[in-house]
Amino acid sequence: MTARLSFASLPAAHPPAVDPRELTVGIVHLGLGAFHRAHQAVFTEEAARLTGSTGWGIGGVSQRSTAVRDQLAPQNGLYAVLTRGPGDPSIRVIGSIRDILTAPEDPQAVVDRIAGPEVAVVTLTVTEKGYRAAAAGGLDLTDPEIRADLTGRPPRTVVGQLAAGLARRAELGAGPLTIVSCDNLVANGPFLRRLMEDYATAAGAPAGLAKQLEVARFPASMVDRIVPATTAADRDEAARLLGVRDEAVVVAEPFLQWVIEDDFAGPRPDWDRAGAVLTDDVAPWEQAKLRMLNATHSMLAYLGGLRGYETIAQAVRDEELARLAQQLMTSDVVPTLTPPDGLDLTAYGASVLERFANPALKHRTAQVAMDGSVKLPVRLLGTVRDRLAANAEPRLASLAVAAWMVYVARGQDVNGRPLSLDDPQADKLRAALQGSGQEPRQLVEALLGVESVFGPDLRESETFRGLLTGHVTALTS
Ligand code: NAI
Ligand code: CS2
Repeated sequence: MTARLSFASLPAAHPPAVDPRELTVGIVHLGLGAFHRAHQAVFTEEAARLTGSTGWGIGGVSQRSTAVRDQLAPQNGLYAVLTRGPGDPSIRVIGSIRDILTAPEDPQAVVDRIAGPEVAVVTLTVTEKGYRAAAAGGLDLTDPEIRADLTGRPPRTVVGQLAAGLARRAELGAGPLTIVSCDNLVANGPFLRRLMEDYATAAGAPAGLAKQLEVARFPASMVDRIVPATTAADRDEAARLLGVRDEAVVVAEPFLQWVIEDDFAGPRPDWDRAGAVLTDDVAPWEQAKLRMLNATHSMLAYLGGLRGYETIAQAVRDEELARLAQQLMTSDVVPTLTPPDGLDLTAYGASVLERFANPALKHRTAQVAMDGSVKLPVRLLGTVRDRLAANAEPRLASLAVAAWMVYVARGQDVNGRPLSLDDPQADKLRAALQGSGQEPRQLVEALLGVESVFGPDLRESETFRGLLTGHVTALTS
């Protein structure tokens, strides 16, 4: 029986750069998923290694289950990042996660941890759907979980946890908090501040919460590293490389990037020492990344999934799909961008496709395809709107949207294999398609009518509807 990664069985060849037992918790992370462990936690450990600081240990919070806690707790919070790129994989044990809470089990403990005077920063990776935002913007106050938190129960939603934590900070006289969303959202910092303000208003604007919100900062950040869900084969590979089992190992490409708005309410980790970029304007970086990388990722996921490709790498090896992805970037996206100084968009586009082609990653089309109802507005519909406003036809962006429509409506690939609809609005999408008829025009009408995805403006656009109908016809004939 192979021993489990822990302090007692630390592989001599792979010690963590930092010993989490020497850290105090200065950061709370909500959403202890794969990406956090392969991105922010890596920057945080590297910053601690370079500076010797011990005050930025991470207090991780799992939001949905005890799975990650059960993986990490027996390992003293230690886990490895298995980097898969050209050549042999490399592995690094990370020691920046100091302890783990599980919100469903102990929501009050999460509130108390956020309220801790020693905590100065909260980071989040809770997926686009985790914010429970309304399609028209702001917090979805009809969301049953939000409404339940507003009754004063120990909070189960992320916004509810943050609000209760801030209110508790006010009671304790704790200093101002900096809350950094690391999710793929447009203007994720101001977006989250708006949700918090809506929640506070709905809660009757309690003085303590209002006061803490006044001094809190919500810097925007652009995050980038392709981190597929870990598989059993990844765990076996990690065990081979480490000589011990690591149930919490995460897999990632070599590339990583973090651009953060330099707007902190108080002290922050020296993330810049670890390679993060602090800037006063994240927007150009974020728009280039969401509209070039994430949009082509979604296009390849839907078109590739429909063609029966299991992985993004297989999809981008299909010459026609690679060409369409390239055209999406050059024809539709680039004209809408104001690139950040020094970013060559042509070279960036080429690097994106090269990263997608990494055969070692095995990033599943199904994983990228999930949550399309909340991803499309962020990645593709801004480009559609900007091109329509410029009296240009967003032909390739419309193709990506049409592929999503067929993926949702058909539910199977070219070989008849099922394509699961893993989406927070799955019921709403299915209801829209119920009895809509299978003609391309009917399918387009039905899904365009889902206002929480397309809003009223795109439903009324004859140009967009025409493009979608043409693409759906081609994709289903
Ligand atoms: P994951 O599935 O490993 O983790 C998702 C985390 O979000 C889990 O902790 C889960 O508990 C939480 N969560 C899910 N639904 C929630 C809800 N309704 N309310 C509250 N929490 C919820 O996914 P992963 O790979 O960590 O990605 C998470 C997010 O990180 C993505 O949605 C994206 O916004 C961002 N990201 C991911 C990248 C990747 O390649 N995986 C790269 C760049 C950004
Ligand atoms: C992907 C992203 O799953 C998805 O939707 O497009 O998680 C992507 O891997 C990251 O944004 C890359 O930084």
